Amino acid sequence: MKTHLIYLINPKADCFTSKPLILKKALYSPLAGLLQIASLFPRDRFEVILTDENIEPVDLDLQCSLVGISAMTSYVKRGYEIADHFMRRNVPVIMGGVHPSFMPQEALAHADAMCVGEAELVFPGILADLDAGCLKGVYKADRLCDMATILPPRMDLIKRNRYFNRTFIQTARGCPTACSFCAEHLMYGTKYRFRPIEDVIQEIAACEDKTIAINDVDVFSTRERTRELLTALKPLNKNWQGAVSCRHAQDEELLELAAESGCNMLSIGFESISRGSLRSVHKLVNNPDTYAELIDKMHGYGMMVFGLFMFGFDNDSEESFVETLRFAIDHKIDMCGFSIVTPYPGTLLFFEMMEEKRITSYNWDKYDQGAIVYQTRGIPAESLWKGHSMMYERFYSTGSMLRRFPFFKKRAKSLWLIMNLFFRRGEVSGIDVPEPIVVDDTILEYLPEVPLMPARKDWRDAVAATRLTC
Ligand code: B12
Repeated sequence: MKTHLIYLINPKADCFTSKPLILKKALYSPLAGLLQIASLFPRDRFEVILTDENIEPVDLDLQCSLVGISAMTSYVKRGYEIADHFMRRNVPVIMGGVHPSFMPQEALAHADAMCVGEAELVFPGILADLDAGCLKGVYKADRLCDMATILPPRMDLIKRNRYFNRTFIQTARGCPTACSFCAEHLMYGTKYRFRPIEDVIQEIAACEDKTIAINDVDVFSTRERTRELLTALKPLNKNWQGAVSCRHAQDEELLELAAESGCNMLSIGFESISRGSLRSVHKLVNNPDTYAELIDKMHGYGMMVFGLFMFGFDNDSEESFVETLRFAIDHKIDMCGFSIVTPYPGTLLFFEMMEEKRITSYNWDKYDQGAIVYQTRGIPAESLWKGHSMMYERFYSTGSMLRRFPFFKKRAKSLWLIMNLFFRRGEVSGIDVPEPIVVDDTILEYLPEVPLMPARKDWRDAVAATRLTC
């Protein structure tokens, strides 16, 4: 007999990729974390209801035993509103996900309990405390979890017809690259941890979708593992998309295997075409001299390239926009995401900027990579904002789309169109035009805490220094 009703909620984000903009569907489901959490409630005793507020309203009156909320920084304030509401109704609330993991004390001001980092190892304790009526405080594992113990996510809970990309498969956690703007290595460690191939393949074989997304930070993590994974993927006859790093994406053998195993799009964090900017954020795996060849190679294998670029590094100048735009259009990058550098709480970039007293807003709503929340250096904030908007307008203009469309190439043309139209609709129409430059008097009530301290000593010192001066 089921004894508990659990209500899992993904709060609404002001982000066009999660809004149902075309055919009432959102481009991506943001639910990977919550589907994973749902699988940790034994089905014989727990019934789970899941709401993604991006596509449907939260049932604020639901009678349930526990509310679980997951949040990234840009929508954590909405998460706190929902948590406050259920707390006022005396329903126990637990929070987790990337933002609460770095801001546990802040999260605890709105919830009974919160989970720092991975949930798998602490979940038995959470369930026992829920049963005993004493769910409280911070749940944090003393080690990283064994990837062989990860259960398949509860895909049955997702409203399938509301997303274009809904099946996200995680095959690994961790990242050795440790860029200063990224949270991955501080949350999941600097070593790749791999799920057993058989588990991954079983999960993919069981999913109904023909197209899946692999949400690892680098699908080409190591040669041996990638060979094994892609070879096993081939007979499943799926199409897949994933992210790769510049260095590993040079590997022709892996590219060929990727194409043969059904890969139709790879996203790459190019971040910048300036070596100095890359160095300033420790993204040393990227070499801009290799970008053009890399794109040609991927196109040669029939794969689309989704290029990710950031602007607002201290090394950037007004020319950075025009040069990047020219590069992206000339090399016919299929899709691009352009972000404004954002110092997410708990990252090294955050501590560096905080120490230099450069952060101009702690309003987390603005931490969506479309607003400027810090004092810029290489480029005036006004120019950064205009340049960033210009990138979207020009890259997704009709002229650019016609130049870039793979008319006589073997790339997936319908996917190309859906993705380009989504980005064009979201950005060119101005749906998400943010407040450009944010300077306000928000204060940081709680200092970020880093789930896993950085491996490098100078980084640990930077974190410690901020804590001492605040
Ligand atoms: C894949 C991915 C995406 C996918 C989402 C996939 C999906 N279906 O969820 C897409 C492409 C849509 C995406 C979009 C964005 N992303 Co993203 N993404 C990732 C990535 C690489 C992996 C996330 C993932 O799927 N993890 C797998 C799940 C299982 O892990 P998890 O969510 O952490 O969940 C575990 C724990 O956190 C915990 N947990 C999670 N929720 C809860 C809830 C409760 C109640 C409990 C108890 C525990 C718990 O338990 C889980 C199991 O252990 C991460 C990097 C990372 N490692 O987090 C960045 C990351 C999460 N993304 C990030 C960002 C910034 C974004 C965007 C804002 C980028 C943009 N400008 O568009 C958008 C926001 C989209 C939106 N509106 O929601 C940042 C977030 C930083 C921050 N502080 O907010 C990250 C951390 C990368 C980085 N730069 O460091 N992303």
